[in-house]
Amino acid sequence: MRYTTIIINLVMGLVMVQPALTSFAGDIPALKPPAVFDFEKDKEGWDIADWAGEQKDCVAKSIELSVDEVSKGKNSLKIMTDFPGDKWTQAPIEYVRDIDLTGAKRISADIFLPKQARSELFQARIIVTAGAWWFIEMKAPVKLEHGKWTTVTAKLDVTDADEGQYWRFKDKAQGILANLSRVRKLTVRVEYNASSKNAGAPYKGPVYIDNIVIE
Ligand SMILES: [Ca+2]
Repeated sequence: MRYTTIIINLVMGLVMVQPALTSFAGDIPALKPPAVFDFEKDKEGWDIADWAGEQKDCVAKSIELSVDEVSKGKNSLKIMTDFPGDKWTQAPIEYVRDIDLTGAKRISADIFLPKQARSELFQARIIVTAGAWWFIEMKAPVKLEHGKWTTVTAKLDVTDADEGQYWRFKDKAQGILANLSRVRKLTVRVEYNASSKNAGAPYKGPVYIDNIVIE
């Protein structure tokens, strides 16, 4: 009986651990939600993209942990930015890893825009890169109000009928529903939706991101 119990416990242990690890071709197993990134000890794999320095519309300059503003725990990610206010610019952070989002309902991220960022043109969205590095973007950006935390939520439990309402993609084969199990990268992108005709005040300073949840 005792051995039986031990074996059952071992089997149960394996059953409990294994669903979190779906094998992919890469060295690191795919992440299987639920997952919470709250940036209490380090950046937990999130960073400014390698390509950001070469792309003129990208104004994210540096990233570090900070205690200035938090939505959960004691630390958040502080991204230093320099938005000119007279053209569309972005401050994206990325998490590059294979992820199996099968069965997940949503991804959300808390974003704090300081009160000095006095523009109505700040917004944010979540982007999923999947399959053969297809770019799948949340269709509707979420407006960021200065001086407070805003939660940006992307819906993952879409249907064949409504995925196009929530996500922008080239065609269904490169869409969110067909590629949920083959996600390569997640991006949280703060945008300043300005143009020369629709300009706002420049903003040079931090934005904070905390509590990124996949569930
Ligand atoms: Ca935190």
